[in-house]
Amino acid sequence: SAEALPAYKRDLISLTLSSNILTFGSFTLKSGRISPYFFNCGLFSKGKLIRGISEAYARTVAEYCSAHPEFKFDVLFGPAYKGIPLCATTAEKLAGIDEEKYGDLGFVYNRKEVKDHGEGGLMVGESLKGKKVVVIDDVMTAGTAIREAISIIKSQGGELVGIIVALDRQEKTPSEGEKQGKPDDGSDRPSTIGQVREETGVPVLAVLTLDDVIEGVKGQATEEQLKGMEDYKKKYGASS
Ligand code: OMP
Repeated sequence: SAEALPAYKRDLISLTLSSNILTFGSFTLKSGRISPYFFNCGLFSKGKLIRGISEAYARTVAEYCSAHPEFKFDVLFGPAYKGIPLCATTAEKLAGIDEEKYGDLGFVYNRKEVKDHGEGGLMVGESLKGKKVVVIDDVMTAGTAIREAISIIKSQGGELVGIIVALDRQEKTPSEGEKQGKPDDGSDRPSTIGQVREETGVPVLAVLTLDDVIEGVKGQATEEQLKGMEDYKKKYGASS
C-alpha cells in the first residue's frame, strides 16, 4: 500500500520528479534497452537537490548499520565523476546523523586522468589501503560502472564491504543475444544487483528500487506513465 513507503523515500521521489531528475519518455539505456523512465543523477546540481539525495543515501546507510551492528566500514568511495559530490556530501550527512559513530568516516574518489605533477596519484582523499570500503554509486543497470569501481578498490589495497546506489532498476541482466543487438529472449534471469551480491558477497543497498518508484509516483504520474513502467517491469524485471 501507499503507506508502506517511508516518508523519506516518498519525499525523494517528489523532489526528483519536480526537478526532472526522474523523467518519463523514451530513453536508450547504456544496455541498449529502451526505457520509459530515466533517473538522471547528473542533475543533482542545486543545493536542495544534493542535500535531498545525500540525506537519503545517509539515511539508508545509517539504517542498515543500525540493523546490522556487526557491519563496519572506514571509507566511502565515490567513483568519478558522479560519485565525487555524492561521497563528500553523504559523509557529511552521516556525521550529522551521529558524529560519534560517523564523524571519522573518510571519503575518497578517483581521478579519471593520471596527473604527472603535483601530488599526483589516481586517488584523492582518504587512502583505501587496508580499509573497509563502501562504494557510493548512482544507478546500477548492467553493472559496468560498479565493476570498474571494484577493480580500483582492489588495485589500491582496499577491501570492498558494501555498495550503495540511489536506484536499483531491478532489471534482469542482458542476455547474450541482447548484447548482440537482438531482442530479449524472455527468459528469467537475476538482476545485476543480485549478481553483484552473489559475486562479491557484500550487501548492495539501494535508496530506491523500481518498485518504490512505481509506488511513490502514484498520484503524481499519469496513468500512461505508470503503465509504461509496469509494462517495462514485466518485460525486463529480474527474477531475483
Ligand atoms: P551500468 O554501468 O550498465 O550499470 O549503467 C549505469 C549507468 O547508466 C549510470 O551510471 C548512468 O550513466 C546510466 N543510467 C542512469 O543514470 N539512469 C537510468 O535510469 C538508467 C541508466 C542506464 O543507462 O542504464
